[in-house]
Amino acid sequence: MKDRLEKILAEAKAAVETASTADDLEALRVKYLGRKGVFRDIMAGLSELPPGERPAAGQLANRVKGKIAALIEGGKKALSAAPKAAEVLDVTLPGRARPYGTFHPITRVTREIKRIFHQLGFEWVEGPEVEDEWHNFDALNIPPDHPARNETDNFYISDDLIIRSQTSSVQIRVMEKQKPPIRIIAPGRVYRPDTVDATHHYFFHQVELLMVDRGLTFVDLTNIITLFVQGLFGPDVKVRMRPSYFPFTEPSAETDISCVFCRGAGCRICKDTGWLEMGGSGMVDPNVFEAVGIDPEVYTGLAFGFGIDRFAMLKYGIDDIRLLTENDIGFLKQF
Ligand code: 2U9
Repeated sequence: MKDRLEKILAEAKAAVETASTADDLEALRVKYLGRKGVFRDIMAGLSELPPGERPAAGQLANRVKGKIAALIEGGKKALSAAPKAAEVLDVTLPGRARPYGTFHPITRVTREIKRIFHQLGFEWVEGPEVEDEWHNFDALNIPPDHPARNETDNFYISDDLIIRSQTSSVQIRVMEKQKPPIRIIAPGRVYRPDTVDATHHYFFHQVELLMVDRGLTFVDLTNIITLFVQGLFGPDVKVRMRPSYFPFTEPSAETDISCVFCRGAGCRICKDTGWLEMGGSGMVDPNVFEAVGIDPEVYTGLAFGFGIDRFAMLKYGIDDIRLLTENDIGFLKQF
């Protein structure tokens, strides 16, 4: 009887270890411990033993039955604690495709601008978006009564503080700290209380350039702008400079490029002129140098200010500036 019980315990232990579901364990419970199970036959068989052996055999049978019951119960507990099949990581399954993010068109163009001017030896500088009147107007030779200071053209926070309307203030801050030669570009967000439509927004992105050195001329300005726009739109693009006026530059120019769509032949985008306005440029006005303590008799400077949003809209054929700020995933997924 002892040998038989030990063999049954070993078989039951092996069966519990290979059981992989609760149903398997329940089947083992019925097989060994059920009304018609293995131990019913064993207990029935005790009466066939000599009377003197029955008590010990019965105790041993009950101990083995208890061990098997504990093994099955332990197996069920282990299974209930184990991760469900659905939670088990099946490494043979194909990976889930994760959609890749992309850079926003403004970011793409800004990075392209950084790359172009890095190659030309310019440093990338940033500055505060909340500015004081000195850095946003006075130091830029903008007279106290100039319309550029109007509340209709600026977001005033207080009498002296505004949200910057151009990034020129960054150049002022650099010139207050650093003496020439200076080669910087200052991209960033600027704010103007404009009515929002397909080509205007109350904030947009601007890139300004400032170069200060000895002997710089208007030709250098035109050449740097040409290198810049050809880096963005290709080597066939031409630059046109039309006389203009800005308080912070003299001479000043409105800067155009040959239409990147019709290459100058005339089309709907360039209103059949063959040219696209880019922004303004000029030689730094001596009064600006005086304001920051740079001697205009020794140094000359060149600068421009262009809209990054405009570059992005031309480069990617975007016809409404509002698409650049509405975060429509259907629009952004194209880039
Ligand atoms: C300093 C001196 C001169 C930067 C310049 C413009 C002309 C200009 C606007 C065009 C479109 C900004 O993006 S826009 O709205 N800018 O027309 N900006 S010259 O001249 C400077 C800048 C800093 C110290």
